[in-house]
Amino acid sequence: MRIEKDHIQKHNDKLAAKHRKKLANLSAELPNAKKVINKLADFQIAIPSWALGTGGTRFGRFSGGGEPGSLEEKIEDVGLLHALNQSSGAISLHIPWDIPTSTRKIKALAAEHGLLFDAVNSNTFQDQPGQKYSYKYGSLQHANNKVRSQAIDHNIEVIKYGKALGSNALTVWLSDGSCFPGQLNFRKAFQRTLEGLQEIYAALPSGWKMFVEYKAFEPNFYSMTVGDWGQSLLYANKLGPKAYTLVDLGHHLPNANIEQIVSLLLMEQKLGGFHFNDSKYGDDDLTVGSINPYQLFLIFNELVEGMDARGMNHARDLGWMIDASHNVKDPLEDLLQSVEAIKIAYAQALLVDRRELNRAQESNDVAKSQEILQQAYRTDVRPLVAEARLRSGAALQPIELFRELSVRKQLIAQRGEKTKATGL
Ligand code: LRH
Ligand code: MN
Repeated sequence: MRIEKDHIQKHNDKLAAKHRKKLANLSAELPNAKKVINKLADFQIAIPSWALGTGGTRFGRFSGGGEPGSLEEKIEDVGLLHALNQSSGAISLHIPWDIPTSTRKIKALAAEHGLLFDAVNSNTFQDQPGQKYSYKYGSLQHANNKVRSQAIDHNIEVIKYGKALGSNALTVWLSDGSCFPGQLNFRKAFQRTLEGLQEIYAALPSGWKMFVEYKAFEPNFYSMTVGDWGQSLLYANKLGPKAYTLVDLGHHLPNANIEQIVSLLLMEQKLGGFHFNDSKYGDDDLTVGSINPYQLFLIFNELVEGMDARGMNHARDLGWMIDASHNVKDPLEDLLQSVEAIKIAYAQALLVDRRELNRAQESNDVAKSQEILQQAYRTDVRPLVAEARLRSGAALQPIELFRELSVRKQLIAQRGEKTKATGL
């Protein structure tokens, strides 16, 4: 299924007058509206291939039907998102959930939809049918070096797929750890994991990055061998200049100050990218900005400040990816909302008056600092985000058009009710 340009044109024509009025009112108050719109149009967020179906939990899974049953159909779905918002121009694959039958064909199909391939993800947290050694007690940390070699070989194979598809980064998330005190020698687990990552690092093609993703708990519930930003930074520093940390918003202990973590990793030039989502308790993988939009704004506030301090290119110098799992929402609507929330937080962060904020901070004017931040956070920037879409040939209101065109109904008609997407 494709969304034709004239569908988008008709939708935008219908909403144009209302949009222009809102945009004019807002732009009149904002000195840098044009600059913000251009930066928004440039800003692309990669869609996870494992979040195009209904995830579910151990207690149940309630599919909405019409799910993509193949990598080709997953690319078609990300193509739909990108047609609607011109902001989802890349897909992040997970191997072996998305092994391309022909990398040439898959690359061509993605190009047809205007899509690139972002970081590829390895998987040593599940045992595949016919796999020789089990990852029950971990992968790179495992006491048995045969298990460790199997995991290293898998990551090197994932790099090969990524290279063939034009990706330039490998994300390594290890579920390794322990569930009970005494189960694991932490030092040996760290050393073995580092040695394994060093072998994988050595296999990185030139120009590639390795993202070391940390997580505080699950599926291990006593220790994780890459358990927090400090451990991830330790690995990244010991590995070398191509290794970076990856911040998944749901992978922190309750009340962690993620924006401070982001600020320091950026300062150390060891922040590689993000897995955006939201959560109230654990790794809930909820819609971005659905639970704590102020935290998302504060994270982008540190990103804009820190990236500008280093003269970094906002759109290209970090990995912008979503990592979500859907239980009760339509996966595509959920992803459209997540992309919107990320763009809103980025636009608000671009509105922060940095000179005034710096002046207030340097003079310990605490109340003034908060006023300056919240002035930006309380600005309804949605007309700017919509205008950036309009100028990129996308829909002014993507979810509205998704529903007007009954996209889910058409996908169910095309694929049936029972198709299940590989992934979470
Ligand atoms: C682990 C994680 C990781 C992925 C997986 C699908 O919780 O965030 O990024 O490999 O989800
Ligand atoms: Mn993740």
